[in-house]
Amino acid sequence: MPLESYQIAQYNQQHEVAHRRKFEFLAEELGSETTERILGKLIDFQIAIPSWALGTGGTRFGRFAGGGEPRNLEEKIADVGLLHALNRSSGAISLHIPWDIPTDGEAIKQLAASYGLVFDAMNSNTFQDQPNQELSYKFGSLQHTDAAVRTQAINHNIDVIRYGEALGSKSLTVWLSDGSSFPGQLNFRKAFQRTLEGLQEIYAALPADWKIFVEYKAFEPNFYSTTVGDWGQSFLYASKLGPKAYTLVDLGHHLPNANIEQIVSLLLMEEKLGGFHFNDSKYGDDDLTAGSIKPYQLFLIFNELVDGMDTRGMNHASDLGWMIDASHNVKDPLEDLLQSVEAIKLAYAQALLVDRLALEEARTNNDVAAAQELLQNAFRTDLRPLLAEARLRADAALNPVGLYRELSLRNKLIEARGLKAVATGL
Ligand code: PSV
Ligand code: MN
Ligand code: MN
Repeated sequence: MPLESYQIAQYNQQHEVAHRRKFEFLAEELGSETTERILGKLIDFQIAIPSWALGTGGTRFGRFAGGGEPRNLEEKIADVGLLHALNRSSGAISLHIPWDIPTDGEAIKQLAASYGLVFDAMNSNTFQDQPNQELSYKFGSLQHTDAAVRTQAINHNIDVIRYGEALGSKSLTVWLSDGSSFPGQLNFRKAFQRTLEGLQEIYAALPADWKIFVEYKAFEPNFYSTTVGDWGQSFLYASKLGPKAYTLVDLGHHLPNANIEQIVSLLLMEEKLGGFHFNDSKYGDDDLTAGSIKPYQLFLIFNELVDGMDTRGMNHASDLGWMIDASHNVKDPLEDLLQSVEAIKLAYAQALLVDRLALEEARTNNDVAAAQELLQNAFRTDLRPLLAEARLRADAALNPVGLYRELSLRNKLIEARGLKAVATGL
């Protein structure tokens, strides 16, 4: 690990006076009960880092690697360990198979544990053909007209569950690129039925304490129809599958201007919301840093999450899968991920600040302006000192990106791995 705990302590000492001034001012404004309540929740809240986001992803036009990228699963785990040491909020990793095969599950599990990491949802991949793969997914996987292709895809998903079991993961995320590119190509109903049957077989292979997340996406790589194209279709699959099946919301997978917070609210009401892939977008599935384009939307989503989860007595930290799904083209992936985690936690903290009783009262009285004020006041309160205080109390860095830069950690990774080291997978 290129970062020692004494370096975090030293850095925090240097910045503590300035931090205290800001934090105490804020704590006085909020009152100690609110301050401590939010701090406790922030310390508990962990966001999983995807194993495929630790290197530069690039676009179909090119990839500009930054150097020192993790060359194997062990180094990816080390990178997540580094993030977690810096912010104490990235205590989980989500693996994509076969990009990151844990050949020796027990050893990988122990390695992760040595950094304080656990394994969040496992991700299967039937959207690419792998070398040595017998049958092609060119025309889909679970929806395919050829039963042999469907069986191959089902078996792959079951293999992924088995890898996950060895790691202590408790969920499988299935994202299918299945769909069609031109009108007439696909019988929608038959494609749905075949997909459902495949998912049923995968569902049957789930261990008793596992969940399956059905991720939807409006378009890409298919540009006419997607067989799990929106939350309605995902909800339909999840409902037909049974109590272990849930919908996964990737923020970048909607048609433009979709009201994601409303989707989240209804999925929670129906007890079918499984988890998230956080990212941000302006146009499509842009996979940008969470909160970088539409921070108010992120806050509104958390506003529904806090409200819906509290209504159901759910545990914020453990009852949903909180994961990032991002890609980095021009920024250092580790800095980008630190920024995403910070933005997600900020939106969460602001949502925790909303006066729910007053909001309900404003709604009952049809006082639209008051309802809007309540939300916007919470959103416009600068809670960054609260996030910093939560980190301080958890022995993380007051400013993770600041410390990462001060210690030139990317250069240390380049020294250890080489300038040409490019992440595998993606
Ligand atoms: C598809 O766009 C997706 O969001 C799915 O979650 C995949 O697993 C991931 O991206 C792969 O990058
Ligand atoms: Mn995703
Ligand atoms: Mn995506």
